[in-house]
Amino acid sequence: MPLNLANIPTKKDLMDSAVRKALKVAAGMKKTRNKERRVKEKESKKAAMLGKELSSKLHAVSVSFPNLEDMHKFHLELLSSSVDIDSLKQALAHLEKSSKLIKKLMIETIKNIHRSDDKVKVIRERKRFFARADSIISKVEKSLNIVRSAVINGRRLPKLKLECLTVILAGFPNTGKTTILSRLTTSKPEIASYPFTTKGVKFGYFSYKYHDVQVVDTPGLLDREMAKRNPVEKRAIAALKYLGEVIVFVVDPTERCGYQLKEQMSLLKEIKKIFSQKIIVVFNKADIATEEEMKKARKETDGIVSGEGVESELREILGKEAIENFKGK
Ligand SMILES: Nc1nc2c(ncn2[C@@H]2O[C@H](COP(=O)(O)OP(=O)(O)OP(=O)(O)O)[C@@H](O)[C@H]2O)c(=O)[nH]1
Ligand SMILES: [Mg+2]
Repeated sequence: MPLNLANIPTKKDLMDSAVRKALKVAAGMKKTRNKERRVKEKESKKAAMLGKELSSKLHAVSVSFPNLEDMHKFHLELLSSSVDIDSLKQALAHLEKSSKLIKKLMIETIKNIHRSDDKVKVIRERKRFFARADSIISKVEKSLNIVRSAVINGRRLPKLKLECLTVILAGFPNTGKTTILSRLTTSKPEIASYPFTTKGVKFGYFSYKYHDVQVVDTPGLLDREMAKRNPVEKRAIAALKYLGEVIVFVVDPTERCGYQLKEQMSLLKEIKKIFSQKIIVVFNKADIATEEEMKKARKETDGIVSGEGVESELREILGKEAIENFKGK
């Protein structure tokens, strides 16, 4: 989603600025001879300014968050790992309802002011509206906080192109994922934040038949067994289900990465179970792998060869598979 998210005011900001504006508008009024009329006008102007200010600001907050129904599943799932989506929906609805309520009370107050002929009553009516508005604003504080925290988390969502053909890199640490990212992509890799990994995600692009293919390196995410994950991490990983059409599983047949082929195969099996994207295995480090090691790896699974100096058809295959598996978003 385009994260064009506004700053969310605090309860105090809202009330202070609205009261200030209300008093200022009344102070700036021209003096009239008819004292009674002047009081009425003054008090109704104060009520109108306060009411408009508060209701428009609450409305602005309630629509400041991108429509949750329209949000891409990848972002929605990621957001839900740090934000309770139902509470967020309720908070947004509460703000909109409060905005309307203040407007309604403002209209009633102005009517009552104009109906009244007693100066004391007029002032009392206006003060009562200020007090009620203050109490409504006090009650929205929790909702404002919920939206604010969602906005902060929303800003941290990775800015990946979700409409782009996308390939995700997976595999144990040191198998060569980042090296493959640099080999594949023509653009300088960028880094986007990703919840629960300080390393973020790295991504770059290459062109295939007039399409941009986005390649995403996911350090710390798809490089360990899921049993070792906490529930929050699991959710952040689950979001990847909605990203892209192909997962490249990088295998190091030389085992120089520090993980045995057997372990690498068991992670592959797990990834196959979790994700529905097309999975392509790449045997990396082919330049240093022995024939024996390659043969052993091939016995376990089919795959494509990649390695230093082995500029294989990897781009071609990944581009083709990405197009074939594109489901449209
Ligand atoms: N000989 C050879 N070495 C490679 C190849 N690919 C990667 N390496 C080396 O393997 C080591 C790990 O590569 P990285 O690309 O950092 O591996 P990674 O999977 O991104 O590792 P993490 O980010 O820790 O998960 C580095 O020293 C690379 O130079 C290859 O095809 N051939
Ligand atoms: Mg890496």
